[in-house]
Amino acid sequence: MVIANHISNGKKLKPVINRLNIIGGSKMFTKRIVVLGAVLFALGLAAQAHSAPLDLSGFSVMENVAGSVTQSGGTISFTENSTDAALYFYNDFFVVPNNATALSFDYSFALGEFDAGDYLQSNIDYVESWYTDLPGSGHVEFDMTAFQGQTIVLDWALIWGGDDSAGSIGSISNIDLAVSPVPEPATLLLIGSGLAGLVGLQRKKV
Ligand SMILES: [Ca+2]
Repeated sequence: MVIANHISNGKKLKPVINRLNIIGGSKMFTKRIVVLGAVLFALGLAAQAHSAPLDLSGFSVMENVAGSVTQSGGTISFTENSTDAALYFYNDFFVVPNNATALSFDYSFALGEFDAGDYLQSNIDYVESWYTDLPGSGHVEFDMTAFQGQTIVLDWALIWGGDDSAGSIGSISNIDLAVSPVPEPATLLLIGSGLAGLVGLQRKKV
């Protein structure tokens, strides 16, 4: 890359600008290129990756004892019972957005007095993506880029670990999906009209 080589060497930057002057026909053209670059840079900063609460409307509960899995206000609550070996909150057809980057959530988990082996987990396509068997709470985040644009099976579960007690409880909350920025049509229109304006001004001058 000839221009890249020039830019990497500060001493040779001026010849590049001079060349742009020749292409554009005036120093104003160069100035406008610099201003346009600054505007695009600012737009880039404004459009950084952001997180949004995961839409849980497509999820279902799987349990035999009603009320063992509930969801309210974005918080999933699991209460172990003596009938179900596993309690699931799941979506068999979760469509991962093309620009999804990470899935994050908070958890809390408590074992009953005689519950030794129970655990809380999250799965993607039936493969464990996270689990804990330690009482406590925390924040979890995992990479979703490998699943961009795919329809996956996504679930959280409280699993019976083989003890004789049914005293474990767990919760999952603040579930967020982070996405990389995608320029909105309105933004693209602004950039496009700005470019058209630059070209128009340049033509008037010539
Ligand atoms: Ca148990």
